[in-house]
Amino acid sequence: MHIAVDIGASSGRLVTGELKEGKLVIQEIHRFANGYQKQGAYQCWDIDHLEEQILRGLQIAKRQGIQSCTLGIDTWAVDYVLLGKDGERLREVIAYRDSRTDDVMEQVWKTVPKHDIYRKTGIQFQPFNTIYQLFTENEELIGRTETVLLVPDYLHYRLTGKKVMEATNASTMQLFDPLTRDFDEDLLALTSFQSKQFAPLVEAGTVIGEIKGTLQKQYDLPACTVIAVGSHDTASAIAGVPAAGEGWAYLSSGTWSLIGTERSEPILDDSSLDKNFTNEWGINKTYRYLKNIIGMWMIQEIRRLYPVDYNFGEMAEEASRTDLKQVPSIDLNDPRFLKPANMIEELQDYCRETDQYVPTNIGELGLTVYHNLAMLYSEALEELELLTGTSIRTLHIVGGGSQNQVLNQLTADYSGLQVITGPTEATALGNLIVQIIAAGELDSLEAGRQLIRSSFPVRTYLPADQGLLDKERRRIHDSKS
Ligand code: ADP
Ligand code: LRH
Repeated sequence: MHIAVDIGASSGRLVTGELKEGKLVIQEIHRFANGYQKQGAYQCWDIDHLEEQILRGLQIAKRQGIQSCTLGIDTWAVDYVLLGKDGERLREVIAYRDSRTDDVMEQVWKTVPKHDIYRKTGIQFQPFNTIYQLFTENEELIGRTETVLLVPDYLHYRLTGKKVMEATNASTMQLFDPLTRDFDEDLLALTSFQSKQFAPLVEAGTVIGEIKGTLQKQYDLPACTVIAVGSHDTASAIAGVPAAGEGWAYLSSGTWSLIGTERSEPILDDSSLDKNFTNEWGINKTYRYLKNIIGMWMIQEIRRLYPVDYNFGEMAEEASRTDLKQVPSIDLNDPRFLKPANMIEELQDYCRETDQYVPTNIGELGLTVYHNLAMLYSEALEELELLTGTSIRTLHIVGGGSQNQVLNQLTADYSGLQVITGPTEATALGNLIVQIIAAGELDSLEAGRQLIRSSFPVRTYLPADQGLLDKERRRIHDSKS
């Protein structure tokens, strides 16, 4: 038996998986909410709660009769834990949307120019990349730090007592050279941390160790062999895309929309930098050449703030019943939408400032976001084709957001591509596939994707007859340029 722990910015789950009669059979055994909250001066994740939920999920597994398993953990990227000499956490885990890094990128670029950082790492510029977060740490705390562990590696450490730095997530620190797979010493020096303060780099598929006997006894857990999977959730999500052959792109649709292709080499040139595409490390030393788009975060925030309670499905239904004569054109990439105090007001202010219709009810707000997201997806796909010199015929959408039929159809319409959606739990599946390969039950990622294809249904969306949408697309495009 194999168990995936998949924790995104909005929720976490434990999913069991096993091969039965040539199919991958999964069961979600535990789900819990995630989010960050102000603690003292910073917005922080409740890491102890996440650890407790993993233990709780494993207890449930044991009660269901699972005596032994392999276990893989993936979470969102970039955030980290500082461990002291006694192996204890020195501080809470600050969330990447905290404002402490707001102006840090510009400060860092004064010492190492932006172009050089991109050439050295191939990683996109996001104010919250680990490098900028580490740059804000004070000397005294740095001096007391024995080890810096990214979030999933900290959870691995809590379960096994072993410290590693799993490669797919490590790449999001923007501190590694993608070709040597080693720290770039100039960039590391900027942060004032030393390489000895990081654990050894391990590739996805490496066995980390057994869950501690004390934990197993105390909580009555199955015997678990912890395996480093693609511990960056996006790495696991892409491993779980049910694609084959050439000509496909993916969209991992959750709190963030991650849209891109899988490549065997990074692209480190200026055009790639200008479009802020990233070369994150994937399973088997592949590169995830992708772009971060604000994603369902906007929908999550609108839902949280809207005075009437709607679930995500109902929000999409309301949008499908809404007719907006002129969909407001919004630059969703504007940093003002990264962490506004009130997303609904921010969106409405933007419309007022740009003399556009101001959406008010839940249907209008949702539809406005969906149209603009689909438009951005289509722009990113065009950029991808240009930057990679390949042509894309199919877009695979996975993750929680792939359940949004309105957005899926708009994405097909704006991009003119065939859109294949599902599975929703691709991240957990990609996590499981790496465990299954490590356990010797499957021999390659391709075989894993084939297994996912044959085990789970997908849904296909074809672009509608253009006409109207072409007009809308041109209008939104023109008003942006
Ligand atoms: P993360 O891993 O970043 O926490 P998920 O992959 O779990 O994110 O996706 C969460 C998103 O999925 C929600 O923000 C929501 O927009 C979307 N979603 C979840 N359920 C539905 C649904 N029934 N219909 C439409 N969208 C949904
Ligand atoms: C998605 C994700 C994404 C990162 C962001 C911090 O959950 O890991 O790939 O850019 O969170």
